[in-house]
Amino acid sequence: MSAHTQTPSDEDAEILAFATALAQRTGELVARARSGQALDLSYKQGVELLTSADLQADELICAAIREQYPEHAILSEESSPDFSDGEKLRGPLWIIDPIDGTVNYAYNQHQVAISIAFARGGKIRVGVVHCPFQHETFSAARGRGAQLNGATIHTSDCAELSRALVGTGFPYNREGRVALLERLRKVLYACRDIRRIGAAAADICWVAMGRLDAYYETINTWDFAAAALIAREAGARVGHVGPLPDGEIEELWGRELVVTTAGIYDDFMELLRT
Ligand code: LIP
Repeated sequence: MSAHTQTPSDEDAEILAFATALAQRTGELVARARSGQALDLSYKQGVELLTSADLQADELICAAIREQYPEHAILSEESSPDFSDGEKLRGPLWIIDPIDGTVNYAYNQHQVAISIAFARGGKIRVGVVHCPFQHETFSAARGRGAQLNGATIHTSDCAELSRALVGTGFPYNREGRVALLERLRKVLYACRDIRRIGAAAADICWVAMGRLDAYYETINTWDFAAAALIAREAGARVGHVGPLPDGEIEELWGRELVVTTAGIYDDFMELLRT
């Protein structure tokens, strides 16, 4: 069926299958790279860790997309992080984080995710987050619910802040962390506890299936695009502490992102805004 006769849901279903297989294939590469040769490590802007596996995974994903969907644009953390082309951001767009949780990956930890999202018209249509060391694949197509390894998932029913387990994270830039301490103090005082998992895509998918009740952080589009769709489809609410700047696309905007169960969203937003 040509792309011109496909309904949105037909295209979504085809892309979901393609992205799921690609994320899992990339997970095999990432796992082999860590168990095989020593990883080459370098730093972006002197602070952000990058491994040779990040680049290999990025190359695999982008080459597969270019072959299958040559007319689509790609926004990828490692090879095409350019946000300047508004037309590109509103067309058929793939949003890739080849390894989310790079520091965890380099430290031989398991909280690592391959995140692949597809958007059209500034709306995320398909999201896949594959965690190779936990053998977990989270996925969603817009309007069709969210799954973990094919089984439907839903957020917890947490409706009280004092019972909320909250995920968060901190920027590589150490100066940027100080400004977050007061907010962290308020969350620790008002909520059950926090968890610092180190991979936003996993944090957000954990909200989608009840391992966490809330998450907040400022992160890049590629860190959350797929997981935020999965969370919304699992019944979570997704928003931002601050206003959306003019001209920005809400579903691609990661500044002060908030993802929570429906029951605590308003109270959690008030906590972060005061
Ligand atoms: C990471 C995020 C995490 C954040 C880290 C880092 P990366 O992404 O997933 O939530 O706290 O600082 O940004 O760099 O591993 O792709």
